[in-house]
Amino acid sequence: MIDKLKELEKEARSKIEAASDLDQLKEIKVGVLGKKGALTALLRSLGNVAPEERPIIGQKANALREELELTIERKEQSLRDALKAGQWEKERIDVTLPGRPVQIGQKHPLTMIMEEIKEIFIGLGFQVVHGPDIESEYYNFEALNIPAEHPARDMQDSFYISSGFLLRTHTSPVQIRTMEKLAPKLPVRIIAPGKVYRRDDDATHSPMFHQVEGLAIDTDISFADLKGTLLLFVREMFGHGQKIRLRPSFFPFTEPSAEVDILCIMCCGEGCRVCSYTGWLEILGAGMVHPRVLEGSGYNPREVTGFAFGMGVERIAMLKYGIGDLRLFFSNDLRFLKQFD
Ligand code: 2NL
Repeated sequence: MIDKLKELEKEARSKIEAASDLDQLKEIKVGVLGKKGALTALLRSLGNVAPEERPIIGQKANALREELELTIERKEQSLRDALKAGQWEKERIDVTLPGRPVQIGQKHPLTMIMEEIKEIFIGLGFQVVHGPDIESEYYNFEALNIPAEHPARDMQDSFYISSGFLLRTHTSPVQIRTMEKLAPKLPVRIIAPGKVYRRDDDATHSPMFHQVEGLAIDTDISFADLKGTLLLFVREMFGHGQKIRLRPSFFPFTEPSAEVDILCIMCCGEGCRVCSYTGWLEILGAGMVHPRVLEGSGYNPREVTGFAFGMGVERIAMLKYGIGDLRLFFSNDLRFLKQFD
């Protein structure tokens, strides 16, 4: 019997030692100490032992049970510790690793120019107004004194959505809408920046581009106010030594109308390839608001006058930054965009 106990102890200890996880250890514990375990079975067979030996063997068996319980408990703790250590290892973070560089975007050059233009006119007391990209023929043409048979209305030149509606070809309709809302209140001093759409697509034309238009209406607005305002704008935008030159022109919505030039950015008026040896560059169109436009929008042309102007944002940006190809604005080429950081 004593030998059997020793045998059992040896076997149990080596199994416990070899257990590699908690499930295995549990199995071993049940196999030895459980109700149907080896040691339990041995204790049950104590009846077969000579009565005088029973207390000694009983004592030894119980002592062994306690020892094995303790050994299993210690083994369990060491397995738990090992498991924990493995988890820590998995969660380990190397705080000395350098971080991945964060790619921070920046404003598109057109956005920067647009904001610059807006800020200059805000400084002159103008308010920024917005309107829909899809317009009715009324606001886009009719209200601007562009008659039904005018070539500007041609299906070939504009994106028509459905009968009577199209993508706006300029931001003037935003100003018409604002005048309608404000009339007969004075003064009106607004600029309308935004996207406009025309059916061209080549090296110098994009089907979507940007415009800023401006409008001032009051009881005594003169052509001199227009000139002064534009000269101030040009000097803020292109430098304080700048000059402007006005040439007679025609727009259906202004009378008189003018095209406005600035001194060539490249040669300052000397004459070069950029300005076709004229010394001047055209940057905007302007004029005194046509009486029919005032009347149609709720103002009395016998009581008030106004000036208006319009400029292409891409053109201004190309001149100011020396960009040769319009398509660069819309190609999303990071090598281009990163130059305006
Ligand atoms: C150009 C010329 C221009 C206007 C736009 C305008 C707006 C109203 C009434 C009268 Cl509501 N005129 N806008 C006037 C003259 C010229 O734009 O070359 N734009 C790129």
